[in-house]
Amino acid sequence: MTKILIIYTGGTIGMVNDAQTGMLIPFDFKQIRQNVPEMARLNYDLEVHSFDPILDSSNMHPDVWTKLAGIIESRYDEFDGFVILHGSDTMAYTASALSFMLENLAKPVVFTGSQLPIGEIRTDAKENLITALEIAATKKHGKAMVPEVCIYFDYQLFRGNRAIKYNAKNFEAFRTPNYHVLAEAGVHLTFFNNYIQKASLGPLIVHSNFNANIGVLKMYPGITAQAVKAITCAPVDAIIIETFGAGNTTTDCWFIESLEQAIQAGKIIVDISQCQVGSVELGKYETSRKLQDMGVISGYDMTFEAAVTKLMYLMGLNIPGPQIAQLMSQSLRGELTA
Ligand code: ASN
Repeated sequence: MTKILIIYTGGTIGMVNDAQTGMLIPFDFKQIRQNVPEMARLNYDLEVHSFDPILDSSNMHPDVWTKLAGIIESRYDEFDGFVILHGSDTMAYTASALSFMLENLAKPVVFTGSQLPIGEIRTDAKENLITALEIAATKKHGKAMVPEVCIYFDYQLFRGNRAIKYNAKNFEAFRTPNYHVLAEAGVHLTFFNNYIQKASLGPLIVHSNFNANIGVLKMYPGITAQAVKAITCAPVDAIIIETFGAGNTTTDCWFIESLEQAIQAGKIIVDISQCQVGSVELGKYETSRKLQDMGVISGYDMTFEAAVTKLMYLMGLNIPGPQIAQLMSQSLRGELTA
């Protein structure tokens, strides 16, 4: 029988309304089981690992990513697939982080959650959970159909490190603006094989160290020298600049000098676009040529979530700066198109 490990970290899916305050607060897995009796009808051997405490995902932290990867590593050989129940707010960050942590993954790790708690009549939680379990169990010629870290939400399966939460209101909470969906759930589950990663042959390697010492600089017209220097002079090891369009910034001398000084001080600077669709193209415009010349790294079409977690992961490997720079611009787990 197909064996799936459900890891319950928290999120709206398992929340209940606090009678006194009316706020949504995390609650234990028992009521998920009670609300989804269909789980017992699935012909899978299901085991549940519940986090303690369970979290609203806005409280997610790299230590918890490490804990999650540790559970998957220690139970990897026992299960055919893993379903992680997680809040949607930071699901794309955790999915991205796990994709980098789990090298040579050959089994599905499917994240899901919901926009409405499982106990509500109009909840999206049941469908998300049941189909996520089906996806984690699906095999072709005895091998996992989707051997990668992915997010299932509202009838679509997405690559985890390409996803963004773009909607806090609708059930369709996620998108992968720069990548095709991996599967669609209608009357049948339709998998788009050409877009799904191939399973690695080597043994699973789990990387558990993160260096979260990153600064983020978001460009906007009128940004002041103080605001820029607060980031470029801060004691951080790397900076992500969220730029305009295809990777452009102001060419004001004070701005260019601030970045140059940060690079001379040994900081890694990665350029990703504020646009959700498209890619950074350093040198296409005069307004990005200087960035390219000084050694700013192109993040191409990476999401912010993928860029942050990849940088934390690469810096956690304790490899030299030039190697981090090179790997940042290279696809490691299908997170970018260079
Ligand atoms: N605040 C919740 C969380 O991320 C939102 C959700 O799950 N829909 O835990």
